[in-house]
Amino acid sequence: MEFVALQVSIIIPALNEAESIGHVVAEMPWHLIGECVVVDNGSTDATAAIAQAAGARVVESTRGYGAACLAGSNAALATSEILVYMDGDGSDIIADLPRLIGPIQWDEADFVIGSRLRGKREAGSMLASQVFAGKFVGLLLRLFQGVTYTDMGPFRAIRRSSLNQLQMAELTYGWNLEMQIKAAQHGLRIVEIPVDYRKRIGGESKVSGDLKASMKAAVRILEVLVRVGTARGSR
Ligand SMILES: Nc1nc2c(ncn2[C@@H]2O[C@H](COP(=O)(O)OP(=O)(O)O)[C@@H](O)[C@H]2O)c(=O)[nH]1
Ligand SMILES: [Mg+2]
Repeated sequence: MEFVALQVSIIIPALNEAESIGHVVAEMPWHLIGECVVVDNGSTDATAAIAQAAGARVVESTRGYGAACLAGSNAALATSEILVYMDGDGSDIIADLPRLIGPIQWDEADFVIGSRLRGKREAGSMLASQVFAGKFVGLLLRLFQGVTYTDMGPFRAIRRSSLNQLQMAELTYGWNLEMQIKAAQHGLRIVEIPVDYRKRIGGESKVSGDLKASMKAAVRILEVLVRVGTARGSR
């Protein structure tokens, strides 16, 4: 296999992350990436301005985690062939980026997902329910899709042409799982790597820290599991 230095766009959905987004963007390894796109959808704080000042390109989207990821994917430079997603709260560790994009650049994978379950987690960075959900969903997908995942983590890289094949449609918290299921259904070459994870730098969690939001996310994830997981002829 031959290494090809495909251009990378980093895509960060961010909703009211003024306390952390500046640090996240400032840590970007610019020599490895073509750009960093921060997708804001109606933050009421200074997220957009801080991200831009730190060197990101800021785009807008309609509400929703998936909507933001999709808008960022569509806005990415036409020359970028690898799209990388990560959170804007400082939980994902950018030092893991080379290991995340490497398998795609070596043409060994189309989709590389970072598993926090297999990496080192700072105490308190993940709820027990999130750990359980990742394992549970992983078990179901192993049984029904024949693919092994241990997490639904946000830090992931996908070949752009592969993403286009998947025709992503989940505009809220189902986005991550939809990508994982469809990647298996479309026969993408999938690699899971350990990534480390830490507590958010500041600000508040929009999902796991909020009971109502985490219930909504859980329901959405179950819906995606049933609907996307049982879809036929989706190739
Ligand atoms: N654009 C956008 N980003 C969101 C939305 N909800 C959450 N995020 C971002 O998605 C990432 C993950 O959210 P977070 O609150 O940290 O979730 P948790 O880590 O599961 O508790 C963060 O960067 C948030 O700012 C949303 O509705 N729109
Ligand atoms: Mg978070």
